[in-house]
Amino acid sequence: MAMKIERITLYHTEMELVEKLVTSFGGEALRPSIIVRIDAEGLTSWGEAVAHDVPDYSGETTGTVWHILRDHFGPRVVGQKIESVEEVRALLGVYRGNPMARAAVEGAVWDLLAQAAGQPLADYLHAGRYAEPRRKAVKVGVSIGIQESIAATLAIIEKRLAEGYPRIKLKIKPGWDVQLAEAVRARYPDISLMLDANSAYKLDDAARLAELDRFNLLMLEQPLWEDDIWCHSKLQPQIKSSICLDESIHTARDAAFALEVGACRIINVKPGRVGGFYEGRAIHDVCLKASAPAWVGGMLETGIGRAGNLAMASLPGFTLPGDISATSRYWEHDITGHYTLNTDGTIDVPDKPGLGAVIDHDRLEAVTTMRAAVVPRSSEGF
Ligand code: OSB
Ligand code: MG
Repeated sequence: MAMKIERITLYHTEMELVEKLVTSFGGEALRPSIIVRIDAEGLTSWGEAVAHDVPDYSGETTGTVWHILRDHFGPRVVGQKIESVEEVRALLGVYRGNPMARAAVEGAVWDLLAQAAGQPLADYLHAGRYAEPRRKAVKVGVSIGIQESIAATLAIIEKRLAEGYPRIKLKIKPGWDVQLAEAVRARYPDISLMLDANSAYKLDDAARLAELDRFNLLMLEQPLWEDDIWCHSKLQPQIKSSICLDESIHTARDAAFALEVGACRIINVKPGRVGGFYEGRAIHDVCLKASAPAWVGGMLETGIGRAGNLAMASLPGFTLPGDISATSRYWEHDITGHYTLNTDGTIDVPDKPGLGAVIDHDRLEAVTTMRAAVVPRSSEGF
């Protein structure tokens, strides 16, 4: 059924993280988010842009996302009748870049169309494309930022293990790497452990990174430049740890290239980074075909983004635990219903039609610092 996109509303929200996530590029406790709401044919649907307020993880920011959604992507989509995700992709296909803004509006359309079809987003994404069914609950892990000391890091790991997280990811940077891993492995020889450098190293650091080989890492995430695949293909043969690419992968073509040249063995898929669920699924398909393990990353999302990440992670090729933690790791009071960790280290995939995020409208109002209605363009402008 064609759905007329009657209204698009943008919300700029701000919430304090329960625990900030300091990476090699920094990290603050105050987390702004841009939320997209679509109203169409009596249904309401939601999307989230994962940009930070500063251009650190990527070049996009909450400011650029706001501008692109309000002035370009939003006006292009509002008022249109849409029957498939391909149609919204074609509408936005005339524009370049801005994957985080794109993912937010495309995500709200996915939610809308899955609701109209009466299917949970997870089923709508699966769509009978795979021999294996989708998961009802997904294995998850937790991401721990750079701390003041190794002792503080060990204390947080202890807490997270007690909470039931079956996989620990630690952020590293030069000088906060080998010693840290040494101490963690001394205390916890057997836990599933991985490290994420967020591009803090150079190819010349290969020998230093090879020192991490002895810690039996599940993977080493994004050691080199965020815009690089080639140098990672030079690094991978020099270390035993499997490289996982996060920042470097934007498209299914990037994924195919990276796997073909041996730049990584594992890929982190964040729907918000790659322009949405469609491209995320295409990257998943590349990994599945290449028998390369993949997993769904996180960007400290609200419950809206997390619902989508859970749906994405339910696809059969996402075989490794996602960076999708329980609400309590992020927010005291989210703008949606809360997600909890099951005793087997999984989180349930939402099973209501669409995204399945239950919006707490009072909370959304309370944390909204700016709002805008998307106004249709009087002319196309090109
Ligand atoms: O590199 O995976 C990353 C959060 C913000 C920016 C980059 C990253 C992360 C995480 C968070 O590691 C994972 C989560 O949302 O729990
Ligand atoms: Mg990462």
